[in-house]
Amino acid sequence: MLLEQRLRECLLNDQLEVWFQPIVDVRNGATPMLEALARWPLDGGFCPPDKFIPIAEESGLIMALGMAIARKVVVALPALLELESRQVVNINLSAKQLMSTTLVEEMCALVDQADLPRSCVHFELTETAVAKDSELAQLQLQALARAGFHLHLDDFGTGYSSLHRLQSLPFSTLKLDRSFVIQLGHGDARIAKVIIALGAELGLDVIAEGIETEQEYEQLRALGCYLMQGYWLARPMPLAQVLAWLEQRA
Ligand code: G
Ligand code: G
Ligand code: MN
Ligand code: NA
Repeated sequence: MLLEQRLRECLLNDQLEVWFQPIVDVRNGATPMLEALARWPLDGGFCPPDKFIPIAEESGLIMALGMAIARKVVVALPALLELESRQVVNINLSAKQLMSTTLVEEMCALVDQADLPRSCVHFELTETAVAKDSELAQLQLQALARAGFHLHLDDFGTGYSSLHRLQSLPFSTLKLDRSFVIQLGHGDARIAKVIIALGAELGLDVIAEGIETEQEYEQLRALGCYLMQGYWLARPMPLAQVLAWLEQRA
C-alpha cells in the first residue's frame, strides 16, 4: 500500500505518537523545555519523520498531522506542569502549516480550551519554512507571537539566514544546528562561537542541538551556551518515560 494511504489511516486511527526530548539548562540542571517529536509506529518499528513529514506536506495531510501532534501535547501538558509549573513544550511547524490561514486560531482554541497558558507552548520553525513566502510567513509569525506563543528558529545557520529577517521577525530563540556542534567536536568552534554571540547580542536564547559527547557539552558550556539538547543528555522518549526522567531529576 502507498505510504500516503497508510499515513492517512494512521491519522484516522489516531496512531501517531508524540515523544518528548528534554532541553536542559546546564547552569542548574533544570529541564525548562521539551521538544515534541512525531513518531509513527510502522511494521514493528518507526517510520522516520524525515520520510513521512514530506509525504504529509505533499498530500495535504500535514494540517491534520500537526493538529494531532498539538492535541497530544496539550493532553500531556497537565502532567508535565504538575512536575514543573513552568514547563514548556516545543512543537515543530513545517512551511505548509505556517502558510495555513487557520493555524493561529486553531492553536489558540486548542490551548485555551484546555485551560493552559499559551506561554507553555513554543513553536519551532526552520529558516526554510520562514523563507518560503516571506510576506505571509512574517504575518503568520507576528500573529503567533501576538497570540502569546514563543517562536524558535530551528536548524539555524543551515538555511537562508538573512540577518535582517532574524532581526525583524519575532523569534525568541535560535537553535544552533547540530552540524556546527559536530564541527566543534572536530576542533572548529568558529561558527558555534559566532552564533552564540549573535544570540547574546540580539537578546535571543540559543539552544545547541545534537550534543552527543561530553566533549561537545563541555566546549559549548565554555562558549557560554547553556541550553542544550542531544542524545548525551537525553533521547526523545514517550510521555510516561519522560515523566519518570523528570521526576528522577527533580
Ligand atoms: O525526531 P527526528 O529527529 O527524527 O525528526 C526529524 C525531523 O522531523 C526534524 O526536522 C523535525 O523537526 C521533524 N519533525 C519531527 N516531528 C515533527 C512534527 O510534529 N511536525 C513537523 N512539522 N515536523 C516534525
Ligand atoms: O530538525 P529538528 O531540530 O527538529 O530535529 C530534531 C531531530 O534531531 C529529532 O529527530 C531528534 O530525534 C534528533 N536528535 C536529537 N538529539 C540528537 C543527537 O544528539 N544526535 C542526533 N544525531 N540527532 C538528534
Ligand atoms: Mn526542531
Ligand atoms: Na533542528
